[in-house]
Amino acid sequence: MDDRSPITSKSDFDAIVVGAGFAGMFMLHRLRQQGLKARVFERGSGVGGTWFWNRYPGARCDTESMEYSYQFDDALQQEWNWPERYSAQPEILKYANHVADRYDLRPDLQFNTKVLSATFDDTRHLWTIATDDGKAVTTRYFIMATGTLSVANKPKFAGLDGFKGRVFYTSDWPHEGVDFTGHRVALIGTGSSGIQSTPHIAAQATRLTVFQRTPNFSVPANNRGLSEEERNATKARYGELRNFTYQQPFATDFHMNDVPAMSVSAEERRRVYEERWNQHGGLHFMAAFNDLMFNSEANKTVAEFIVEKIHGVVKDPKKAEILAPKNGVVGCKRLCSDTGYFETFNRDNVDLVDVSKSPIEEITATGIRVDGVDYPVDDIVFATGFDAMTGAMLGVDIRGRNGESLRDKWAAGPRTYLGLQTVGFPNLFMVTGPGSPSVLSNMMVSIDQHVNLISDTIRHLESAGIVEIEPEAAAEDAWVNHVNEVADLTVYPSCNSWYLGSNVPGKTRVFMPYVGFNTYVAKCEEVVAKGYEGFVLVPSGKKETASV
Ligand code: N01
Repeated sequence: MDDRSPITSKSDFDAIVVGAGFAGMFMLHRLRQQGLKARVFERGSGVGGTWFWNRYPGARCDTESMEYSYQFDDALQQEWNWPERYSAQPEILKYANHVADRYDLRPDLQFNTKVLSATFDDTRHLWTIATDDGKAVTTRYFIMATGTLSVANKPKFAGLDGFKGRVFYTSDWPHEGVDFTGHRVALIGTGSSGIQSTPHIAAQATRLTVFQRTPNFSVPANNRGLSEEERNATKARYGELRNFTYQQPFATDFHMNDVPAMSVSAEERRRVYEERWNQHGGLHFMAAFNDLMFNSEANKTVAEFIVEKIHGVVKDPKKAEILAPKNGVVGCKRLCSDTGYFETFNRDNVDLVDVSKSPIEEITATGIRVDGVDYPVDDIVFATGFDAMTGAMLGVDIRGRNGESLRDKWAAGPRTYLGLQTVGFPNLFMVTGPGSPSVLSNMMVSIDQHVNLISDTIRHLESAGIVEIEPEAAAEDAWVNHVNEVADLTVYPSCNSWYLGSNVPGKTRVFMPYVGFNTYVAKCEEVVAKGYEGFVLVPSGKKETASV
């Protein structure tokens, strides 16, 4: 219950938001601007979400900082000075804290509080939110701003409990940092987190042994400091840049070369790839041609190029062979962007163990056993990823109309309309939920679009006297099909990735994000223009509609 203001006659709060990352903070700001009484529950002790938890060495964003930032207030984007093209985790966390202070958000942020359950009351149109401090509050709107990569995937390795050394997860890194000096370290996992942390751990540890299950594609980030001149040039055209990114499929300016790869000669392809590799760097690489994510043949040309680069960098041919993906599809698993990752395997203190054919057998008291061979280590770093997109939603016991459990409803994969709402759970909104572009876009732009959409929707409900909103079943069914149809036009479904949930043992394999931010925005605008087409809106005083 809110102890700062009297309880309203209907509910303790107008809105409860879960998560004080970039989505939750902006959501709170918007709700307050509308005069609503809102509270944010956050399990961590501070703001920043993913940037609060993922403090591993080398953590940095692979979307350019001038774009990976809020756009709701021009004064904020004019006054903040990003130091690097791709800023590191401490700088991004500093920015999150700056925003919390600048907009005086903290009085409505409740830290160290985990939401356990949320239950909808059909008759009062209210949600009851129970937290791990033993309290419960009621609210009219319940908004999950829990992020897409916020629940760790922790594989159950035999023997882990008996390991006598130190164990770390990149997704929950000790705030005081970790000193690996004089230690033999094992790193398990070679996704973005493993690839970013490898060079840093190797530089400090006596020995680093990387256990790789699937070789990954990674391109040089070409990170660098930003000069004041560069920053000012971007600031001078911020409005134009933000408008442009809203019209892009990935909500970022990748400098797309709008030409199909197979329409040019092999020499021209190489020239463009070399230019992207050496000059642009980062995820811009995949915009070298416009069909790399749609045409397997085109994708193969870029895969061959990266494999050749890996063999060129890594001096030990055995290591190079293990590191180079075979028959891999670039971007199918999310492309990584690195600083000196492959070069790190040229260090004498770095080993590589291929666990693709013989998985990690056991973790012993003193190390890791693979195929009967013991690798003695002092520390193990798990960079094994996340229960992406649904993990945090299903971490809360959410019960909708007639007590229906969200966990049951989504057992065979998430079902949403626009990644915003799900049938049977009125007035529950998801920021960048499954079925929205989310992880296939610049998250800050997707957050901007979703938070504005949710707050505009709430404003409409308030002014029209609507007490409930939820999707029509037909609209949800059609949207789920559409998300998959669009994904099937791309190379995304052709491998095992966290986009499909296939990284988590037992999770149903369903493609979760929506491909195409710009088309998604147009769809949302159309839905709103047609009076929330595909949603059921229940006016005050009316009983439940049979159509829901
Ligand atoms: O996680 P991942 P991540 N035995 O799932 C391996 C974002 N992010 O934290 O591929 C052995 O990509 C697993 O192997 P496999 C970004 O969106 C962004 O690195 O499943 N290995 C894989 O190699 C990113 O994509 C940034 O065969 C096991 C690794 O663990 C997302 O977060 C930085 C295993 C997990 O890789 C997730 O990245 C960091 C097992 N039992 C993260 N289980 C930037 O902005 C799993 N693995 C730069």
